[in-house]
Amino acid sequence: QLRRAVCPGSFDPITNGHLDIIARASKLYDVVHVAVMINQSKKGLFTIDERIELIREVTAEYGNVQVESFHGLLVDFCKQRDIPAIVKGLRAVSDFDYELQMAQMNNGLTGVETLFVPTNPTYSFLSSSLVKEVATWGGDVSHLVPPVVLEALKKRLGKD
Ligand code: COD
Repeated sequence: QLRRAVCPGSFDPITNGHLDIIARASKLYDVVHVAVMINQSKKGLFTIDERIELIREVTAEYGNVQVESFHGLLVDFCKQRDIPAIVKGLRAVSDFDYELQMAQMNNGLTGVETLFVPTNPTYSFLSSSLVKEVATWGGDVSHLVPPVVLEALKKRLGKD
């Protein structure tokens, strides 16, 4: 039986921090599912389809990453696909409180486990929202996102 895990998130857009976690998970598991979770109360910079396409492009080289969106609870995504493990990156203690709450809630709901991977220190300050804010005002984010994401940001923000 294939060993599966999921890396969930909003990925609006995917950053080098996300990618580092996905790459490391792809070495530990046979199949890594990347789940773009749909949150209707948050309007994103990129549509769900655009986010999926960007993630597919930058994860293609790993060979064992599957990307899809999901509307609903993460535990249901896992149950439907027989995924026993959620892999999350932990950036700092500020992430810990909320991540622990979600991990405990998810485990209580279906027994799914959450594994935390310590962020590469290069990316410990990095989030999609900071990338968007800096890029909006013309700041350089080329070291924080993959090249295709940089291009997509420039296009969307009209800086091209
Ligand atoms: N370095 C390492 N890891 C990072 C970095 C970084 N710089 N940035 C982000 N990550 C990792 C973290 O593990 C983070 O959790 C994940 O990537 C996703 O990040 P985002 O910002 O794209 O996504 P969030 O924080 O909006 O994702 C929250 C979820 C969508 C995972 C969560 O809300 C969820 O599971 N929703 C589904 C509904 C549900 O089941 N709710 C009940 C939860 S108990």
